[in-house]
Amino acid sequence: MQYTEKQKTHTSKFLSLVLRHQPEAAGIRLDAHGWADVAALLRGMTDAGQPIDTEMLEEIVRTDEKQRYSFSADHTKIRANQGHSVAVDLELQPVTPPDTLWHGTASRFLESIMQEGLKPMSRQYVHLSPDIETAKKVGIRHGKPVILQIDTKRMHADGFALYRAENGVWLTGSVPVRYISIAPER
Ligand code: HQG
Repeated sequence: MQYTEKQKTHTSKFLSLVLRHQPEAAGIRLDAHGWADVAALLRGMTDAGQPIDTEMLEEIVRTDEKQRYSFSADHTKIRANQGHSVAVDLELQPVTPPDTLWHGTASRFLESIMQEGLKPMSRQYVHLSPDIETAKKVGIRHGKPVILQIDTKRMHADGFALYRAENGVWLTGSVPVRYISIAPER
């Protein structure tokens, strides 16, 4: 299949929509652990007007800059590594986090966050980044970026579960205000 970089990006966005938020957009279902059948996915996306073949899917997964997707060992199934709004059980085990993680957000959300803490909003988890650079990129998607420093050492000590997704993004259910401080601008 011949396709341009632009088509690849477009298809990749639709793939992320299907695997994280709206499997029905490609007429498929995800299993309890978020896996989609690759053959059904290729057919469903193509029928939905987003033509894709095995080669293109393999290429999207391999070259994705955030490693958003994983295949099963035999490549008959695929799922998103994180970012879901649909309820899936990624079978992640809580692990000991680094002492500090970061959350990039936008200035317009700050007042609300400092009142009620970080909530998963439309997703399954609050997403935390391992470094400030990454957090900044996440925040900038929403507006003027603000970096929050999360005391994950204390969260862990206090019994909060933190998970590390396949692609290095950290996930947790929520972050109460007492663990959040605003990082100085840099
Ligand atoms: C904010 C991308 C008001 C939160 C990224 C964020 C990430 C609150 C927004 C992944 C709030 C939700 C996730 C509260 C949280 N009041 N606002 N109490 N609590 N918020 O997109 O973390 O490219 O759902 O700060 O790289 O920005 O899609 O989450 O600004 O890993 O693969 O509500 O998505 O990855 O926004 O990003 P999002 P996020 P992908």
